[in-house]
Amino acid sequence: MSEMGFGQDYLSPVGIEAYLRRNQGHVLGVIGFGRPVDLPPTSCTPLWVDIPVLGGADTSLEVWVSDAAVSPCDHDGIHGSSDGTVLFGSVTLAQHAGETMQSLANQAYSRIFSFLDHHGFSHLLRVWHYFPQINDDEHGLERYRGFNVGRHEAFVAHGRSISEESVPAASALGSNSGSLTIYFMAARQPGKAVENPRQISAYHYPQLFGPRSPIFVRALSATLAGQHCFFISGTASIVGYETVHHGDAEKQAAETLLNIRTLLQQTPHYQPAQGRMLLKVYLRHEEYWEMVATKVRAEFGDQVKVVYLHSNICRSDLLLEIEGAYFNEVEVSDE
Ligand code: 3EB
Repeated sequence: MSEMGFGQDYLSPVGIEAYLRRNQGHVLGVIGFGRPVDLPPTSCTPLWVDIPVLGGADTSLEVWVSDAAVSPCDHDGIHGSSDGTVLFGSVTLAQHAGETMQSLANQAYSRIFSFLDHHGFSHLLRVWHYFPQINDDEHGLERYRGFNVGRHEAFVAHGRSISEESVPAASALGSNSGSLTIYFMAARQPGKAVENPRQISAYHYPQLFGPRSPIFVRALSATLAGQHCFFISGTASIVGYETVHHGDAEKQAAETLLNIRTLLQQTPHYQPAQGRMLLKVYLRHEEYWEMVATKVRAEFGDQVKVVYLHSNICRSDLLLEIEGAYFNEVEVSDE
């Protein structure tokens, strides 16, 4: 048995070895942020993302575990693992000379869709994307915008509709090195998309933000292995489709937390005193992490697990972005 049913945790290098030993055979994924450390072998291949960790530790490890036994299912360059209920996977593509972020995103998503189809887990629930120079220009188009074009091409090529029923929750952030790194989780059944009434759905953004809109829903809820899961996409200081509070990190933090609160209000399973909340906070500049940490504590209390990362955000006017996950055990009377 894993210690918490299906779910996610953040660990420091000090605790990771014992944790992985206790959960042996039940680890779906390990994603390391910051300075790489040696890890004992597990049922999955660890992924490293070159984004510095703020707030003291040099390394933070995100771990996904399951109650059920996990088996590896690598296929066609994708490292994967499954417990029978969810399929976890990651893909890292190098950008060779002459290639664009657009073509990389297209290739990565095409591989992911083939991988999902191959294993019979066709519903993408949650995706994380990291790549360097996210706000830099590439042949006249910002790399993040090129990424959006490539992602869109792959959705179309694989006959995947761009609507609430088939779009995952997601995050897209800048890393310091590496090429394109994506990790994801999929299921056999679709989740339920939750949009934010304060914001236009990202896949309906006007062309102002590039030739193709980003493809993600603001949040997604799913019941997986006896847990209500609520996945909150990267959330920022956006109202409607526009960035608000340019240059003001404090107001951006408050607006972001209001957007997260608005999403949580739409899930009946969210009970602040129960369940487990985890957040990843991405800050463009490290100097305001204390200010943001104070606001996050005021909003969610001391129970929430938070990792602070120093990274670029996909819109150059955003100073921070926060993503989250909330897990609450299904009560027996629900079933
Ligand atoms: C936004 O709300 C901020 O391109 O997959 C957040 C989460 C953002 C995911 C993505 C982008 C993505 O538009 C940016």
